[in-house]
Formats: sequence, structure tokens, C-alpha cells
Amino acid sequence: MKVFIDGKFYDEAKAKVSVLDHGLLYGDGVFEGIRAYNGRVFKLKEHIDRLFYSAKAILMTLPMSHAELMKATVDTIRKNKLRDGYVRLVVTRGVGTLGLNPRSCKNPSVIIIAGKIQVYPPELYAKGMDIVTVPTTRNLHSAVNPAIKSLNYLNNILAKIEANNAGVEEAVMLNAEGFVAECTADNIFIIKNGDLMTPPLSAGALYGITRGTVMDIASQSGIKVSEPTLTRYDLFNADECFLTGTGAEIMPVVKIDGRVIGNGKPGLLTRKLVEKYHALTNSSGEPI
Ligand code: PXG
Repeated sequence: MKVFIDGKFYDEAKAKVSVLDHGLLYGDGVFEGIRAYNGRVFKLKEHIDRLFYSAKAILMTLPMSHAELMKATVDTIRKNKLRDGYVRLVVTRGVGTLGLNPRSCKNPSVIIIAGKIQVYPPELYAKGMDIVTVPTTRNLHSAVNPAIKSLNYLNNILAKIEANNAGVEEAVMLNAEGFVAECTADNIFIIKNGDLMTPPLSAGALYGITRGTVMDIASQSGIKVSEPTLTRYDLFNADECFLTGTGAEIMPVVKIDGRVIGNGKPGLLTRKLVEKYHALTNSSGEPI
């Protein structure tokens, strides 16, 4: 595997960062998870846009332009001879002193890793997933805003561990007010009476690229899409439920906190959206 670090490619064994990088010492940095299908990078522009928004929110000036980051991402996939794969684009605050003040960090570091990803067992896509709500709540907007895709993922990791402890793969995270925010690495949707709903960003959801794509596909298919505040009760009484993420794509959910959703099988509208999503991922994107 060849890894891009600050303009150069390194063999995996030599692709290293300093122990004084504040990305390691403090989780000070931002990242993106991007996917390539069939020789094209899906929604690359949107991912780089979001990287810039995350960087702006943490007062970090990216050392490369939007166009340079797009090119470096495509180049890294090409260098690894991948047509389908997963790209992790990371920008750390860079090397500084042991103190947390980012003023000591002169140059942010750009790291691009291209590989493969399988976030959930394949059989769950056919069967549907069982998920639970967990005690760890989503970050407050007034703390580290959940819209920032930062290298501080401990909030989500704690929720993931709580899900694992409950014997399931994914957790629904509520915000401090008890409304549904999202899952640890996926956005959440429900379908009720033919309408599609997902929590608003203000509830603590990440502006998911897959979330946006699914909302577009649904609107174009004549499905009404809205972003109301949702409670656990709304999830339990949904006709269908699914999760979205770059890694997960669209994952049907069939049980939440022991309540069976709909008829306990992946729903009809969910399956239609999956089909349309796959058609789009296989036919659009930045050529590699
Ligand atoms: N919410 C959170 C908190 C995320 O981290 C999503 C939603 C989905 O967003 P996109 O843009 O991908 O539709 C994410 C992103 C993994 C992994 O290994 C996945 C994400 C982040 C980090 C790791 O599965 N998902």
C-alpha cells in the first residue's frame, strides 16, 4: 500500500507521523471517509467541501487547495491500483510541542490512505440490523460541534462500545435533550406512511454525504422528505428504518431497543432506495 503524506507517497511500513503531531496527542485535526466505485470517486467534491467546513470550524488552514486535495485523493487511489475502495483523508494540526496550544504547530499534515472497507457483516444487509440507544449522548453544539468531522471520535467510540456490550453493531445516539441525533458512524432515517424523515443537523447529526444523496434520490422519486425532531417513540413506531454512511451505504434496521420495526424485515421503500443508491454509486463520480 502506498500512502500519501504531505505531497509524497510512502510504502505502508514507512508511512509514519511524529509522536509530537497534535493529531495524535490531542485528536486535533479533521478527516473524511470517501469511497470509490467502479473506477470513480463518489461525491468527491462534496467530501472535500465538508473537509474545508470542518477545518474552518477548528481554525485550521488547510495546506492544499480544494483542487489539489481532489487530485491527491484520485492520485492515491490510482497509485494503489484500486477501482473500488475506501479513502481516509486526514489533516492533522501537525507537529508541535507537548503543550496543547496549536500555536506551536506550524504546518498541518495531509495524509491519504486508500484501502478496502467492510464496516458491517454482509448478511445484515439482507436481514436488517438490530440497534440500541445508549447512555452516551451526542456532543453539545456548544462543545465540539457534531457537524465537525474531527479526529476526536471518543464520543462516538464510547457509544459504539456500549452497542457492542449490548450485543449489537450500532448505537442510536440521543442528544442532551433526548431527541434522536444519529448513530456512531451513520445517519438514521425512518419511513412513516410513505414519508421519509431524518433528524435535523441541529439535533446533533453530521451532514452526511450519503444522507444528502438519499434525500435527493427520495425527493426525485416523489417521496416527501422532512427533517423533524424525532424521539425514540418515533423510531419504534416507524414503518421502516435504515442507516446511511459512506462505509455502510444503506443498512436496513429491523429492531430498536427490542421493538420490532414494521414487519421485522427490510422495508420495501428502503430496498428501492438501496437499488437507486447502488445505481448512482456505480455510474457517477470523479474518474480515477
Ligand atoms: N455520522 C457520523 C458521526 C459519521 O462519522 C456519518 C454519519 C455518515 O456520513 P457520510 O458522509 O459518510 O454519509 C459518519 C461518517 C467507519 C467510519 O469506519 C464511518 C464514518 C466515519 C468514520 C469511520 O465506518 N462515517
